[in-house]
Amino acid sequence: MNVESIYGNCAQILPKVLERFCAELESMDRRVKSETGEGIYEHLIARVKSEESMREKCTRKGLPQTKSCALRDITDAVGVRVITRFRDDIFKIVEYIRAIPDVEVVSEKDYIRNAKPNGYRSYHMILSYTVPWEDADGSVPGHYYVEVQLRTIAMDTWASLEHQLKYKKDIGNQKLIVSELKRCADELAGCDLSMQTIRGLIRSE
Ligand code: 0O2
Repeated sequence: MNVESIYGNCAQILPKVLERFCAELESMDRRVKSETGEGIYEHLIARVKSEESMREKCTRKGLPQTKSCALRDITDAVGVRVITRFRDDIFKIVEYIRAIPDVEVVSEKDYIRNAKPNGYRSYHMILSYTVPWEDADGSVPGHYYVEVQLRTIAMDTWASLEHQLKYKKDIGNQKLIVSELKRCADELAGCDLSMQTIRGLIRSE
């Protein structure tokens, strides 16, 4: 049976939106590298949210499984994670992203200066990105949401492990695990600050 994509005719466009946005970030990285000798991020993780996850998210949020809900009410069909070596680079990249001509910032959450109670740290941006292709409303140029999560390597390591453990609800000792995870997050945040200081010391030599 051929089930239609929740993204409808936009299913073929979403990978192109993702590719175009990543190309913007890669070009920014090359430019910074040519000016300073060092790239600004470590790596990118980019994905179009799978059909299955999008359908599950619509249901979880009490929304019907339609193209409009997937691309207008939910804002992370296109997602990019930017992993940096140093904490300060995150805030520099945020400024670069704000300056991309076809990008409008819709919302931002700074879970770095305001970590979540569980210890989660990351900087989130929801962007409205203008592209030369049709969007969910049939307009050309089109507007697509792009979710960007910016984290250091340490923040990303913690988030990946915590994400894995979240799905193992049957483990005993939940209280201890939660408090140990929080302790690790805070220690890693301390390491990020120390690494930042070390870079400063090396650069000022
Ligand atoms: P997935 O599978 O990673 O896509 P939203 O649920 O997106 O509508 P919310 O909760 O306001 O709205 O968004 P927020 O706080 O910006 O978080 C969205 C995403 O950030 C999550 O996506 C996770 O990827 C990540 N995130 C937020 N909090 C945590 C956390 O405590 N631990 C970890 N590991 N990741 C977190 P999804 O859709 O939940 O999941």
